[in-house]
Amino acid sequence: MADKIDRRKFLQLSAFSTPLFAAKKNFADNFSFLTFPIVISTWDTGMQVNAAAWKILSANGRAVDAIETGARHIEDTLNCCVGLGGNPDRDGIVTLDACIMDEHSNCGAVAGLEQIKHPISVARKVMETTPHVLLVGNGAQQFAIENGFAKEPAQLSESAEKAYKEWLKTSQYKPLINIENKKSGGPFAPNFLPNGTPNHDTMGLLAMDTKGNLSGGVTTSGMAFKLHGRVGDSAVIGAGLFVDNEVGAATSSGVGEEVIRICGTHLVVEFMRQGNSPEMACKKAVDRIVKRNPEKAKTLQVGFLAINKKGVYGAYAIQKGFVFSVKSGNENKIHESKYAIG
Ligand code: SD4
Repeated sequence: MADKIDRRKFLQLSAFSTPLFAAKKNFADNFSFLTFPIVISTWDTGMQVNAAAWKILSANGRAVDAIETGARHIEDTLNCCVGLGGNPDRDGIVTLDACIMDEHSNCGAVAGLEQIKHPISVARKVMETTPHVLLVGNGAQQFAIENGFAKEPAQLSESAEKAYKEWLKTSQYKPLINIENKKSGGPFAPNFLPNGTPNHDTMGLLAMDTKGNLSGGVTTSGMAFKLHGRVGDSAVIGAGLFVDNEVGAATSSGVGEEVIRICGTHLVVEFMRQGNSPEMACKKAVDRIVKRNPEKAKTLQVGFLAINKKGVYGAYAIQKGFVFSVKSGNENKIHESKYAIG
């Protein structure tokens, strides 16, 4: 109880003081610098996203605003893994999935959204102005347009068009593990392999603001060359994203179907509620996927990223290659996740 009161006082104080402070250290996790505000996000592209989100967090802004700002930044980046510049489905159409969740467990999502630049903001509109959680396809687009979002031309980015043409030569659909980060060397990894083989990428981000409140968001064009109408984990609350402001938050990247099957991020948060560190919680969720079908697990990638209410973060993936980016007062860097196979 005393601890709770102290912490509350501490958080109140923090809201009026400089946002860049180290609260205390906790060495229970491998990646554990208890500092907030903090923003963590999937992949090396997360460095750019974190920088955008940090502008909000460092000005004592709300975590959910930082999430939206960070996601919009990457959605604006052409020839990148998410947003309208991302890879299309097998019919050559870019369809976007996104979701957002705040500290009050409010949430909103869109799936299969076409020709709208900022699905994360549409998801937020769903969250804040409707009694619903998820809008899909034409309905989501209609809602976006009614709410002032511009309808963009149905046009593939240069890199997506190249990858799609290459893919059309065989039209073979075979999700692969995310191996691009081993090769790219740069901050913006392509989400297709040089020969056009289908690959995928996603931006999931989690933030804790100076008040200690958590929020998260995900935005993606989903698996490259997916069936038209396919929705992945990134639009599904409890799969690609879950936030419980009393416990922690989690997000995922990789083969969405595997994440949906185990309600992945909800599971990670529940593992944290049971007292597991973020890394251990992610590991237990990964183990659940691997255990279900160890042979299949060798052929795919899923990575979970989590943060708890103390600001401790951690990650775990099926395969080597999952990386994530962290920005706080103490650090600004890319971490390699531990993994189960390989
Ligand atoms: C999906 N989870 O659509 C997304 C893809 C992804 O790294 O995360 N790629 O299934």
